[in-house]
Parts: sequence; C-alpha cells; structure tokens
Amino acid sequence: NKKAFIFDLDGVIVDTAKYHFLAWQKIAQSLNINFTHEDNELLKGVSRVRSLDIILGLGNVQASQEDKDKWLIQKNEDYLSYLVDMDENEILPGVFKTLQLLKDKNQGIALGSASKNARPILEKTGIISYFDVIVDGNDVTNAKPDPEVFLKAAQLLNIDPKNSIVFEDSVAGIQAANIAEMVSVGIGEETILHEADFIFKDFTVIDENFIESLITK
Ligand code: B16
Ligand code: MG
Repeated sequence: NKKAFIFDLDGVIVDTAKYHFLAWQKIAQSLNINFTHEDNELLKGVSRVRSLDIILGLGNVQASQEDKDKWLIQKNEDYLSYLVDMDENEILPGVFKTLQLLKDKNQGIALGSASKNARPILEKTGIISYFDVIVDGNDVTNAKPDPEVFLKAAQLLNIDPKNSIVFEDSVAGIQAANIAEMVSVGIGEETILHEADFIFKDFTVIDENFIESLITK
C-alpha cells in the first residue's frame, strides 16, 4: 500500500511563518498599516503577491504596480536575511521522525508549498533528500485554496488524490486538500483548523499507529 504524503513547508516543517510576519510587518509599518499576529493568519499558505494585497486592503491603501513590485522585492530580501543562519535546528519537533517513518514504510513523500524559497530552505535544513517530489510556488499558477499544488504533487508521485494525505498549518491549505479530496491533517490549533479531517498540535503527537492507519485506509 503506497500513499502520497504531502507536506506544506512554512508552519509544518519549519517555523518560517514568524520570519514572514516580521518582514511583512516592516512593509506594513512603513505604510502606516496596523498589521497584527491575528492578521498574519490570513497570509499563511497564501502567495507573496496575494499577501501584499491583503495587507494593503487592511489599511485601505491603493498602490501602483511599480510600488507593489518594489515592496515585494523589499519583503523578500528582508525575509531571506532571516534565513541566512537557518540549519537543521529549525526543523519543527517530530518532523524528522515522521519523515523517517514514512521512508521506512516506503511511502511517497512530497512537498506542496506556496513558497518560492522552498528549495533553499529544504537544503539549508538538510531534509531535501527525504522528498521524492517537490512542488512549490515556482511550479503553480493558482494559489491555495486552489488544490493545484497538491494535485500536482500527487500526480508526480503517480498516486491518486484519494490516496493522498496533506499536512497543513493554514486554513487555505486545508481547504485546498479538502477540495482535492485528499485526507487533510491540520498541524496547529483546533479553533483555526477545524475544517481538517484530523488536527494535531505538532508532529510529536503523531504516532506510528496513526500513520499506519492512514496507510492501510
Ligand atoms: P515566499 P507554505 C507559504 O508557504 C507561506 O505560508 C506564506 O505565508 C507565504 O506568503 C508563501 O509561502 C510564499 O512564500 O514569499 O517564500 O514565496 O505554507 O505554502 O509552505
Ligand atoms: Mg504553511
């Protein structure tokens, strides 16, 4: 029995959401827009371009394409500066164990991320070799909650969407998995991710029995 296990990146494998937040907050502050941690939930799993539009919307700010392009570059440069010192210590608890378990059980492992910075992050943290397939923000045209990123990952693994499991920390990502008719596993808070088929606070509470039940389902 071979299933596709598709992992989101930010907020599931690494806690880069905090760096995205810091970088967006600088842009928001420079535009006098109040941008809170709560607002940041809206940006999780959402593309860079769409994230900026959401922030501008919060402040009712209209901007030219030229300005937007400038802020997008600024945001990414700032974000990348937080990643310079990134190493395997930034892998969230229980992730290595889960990836190794899936490898031992000969399962398909894919990345399904909206981020255009996914590959360097996987390289720096030393886990890129676990992934049979990587689909990221450079490979898709439709952002989550569109299921394109997950469907593409399953297709590249040659596994039916119905035999695919998605680990996600964002509402948009859970919705994408549900639309694709994949099993959705929320990593984070129950109050936020209630649309998921299963919810766990992190990978330390995901045990072999649960993984085995997904494989034999
Ligand atoms: P980048 P994920 C998403 O990654 C983040 O959750 C989201 O906050 C970010 O805007 C998006 O990637 C784009 O990232 O600016 O690096 O291309 O959660 O889908 O892995
Ligand atoms: Mg995420």
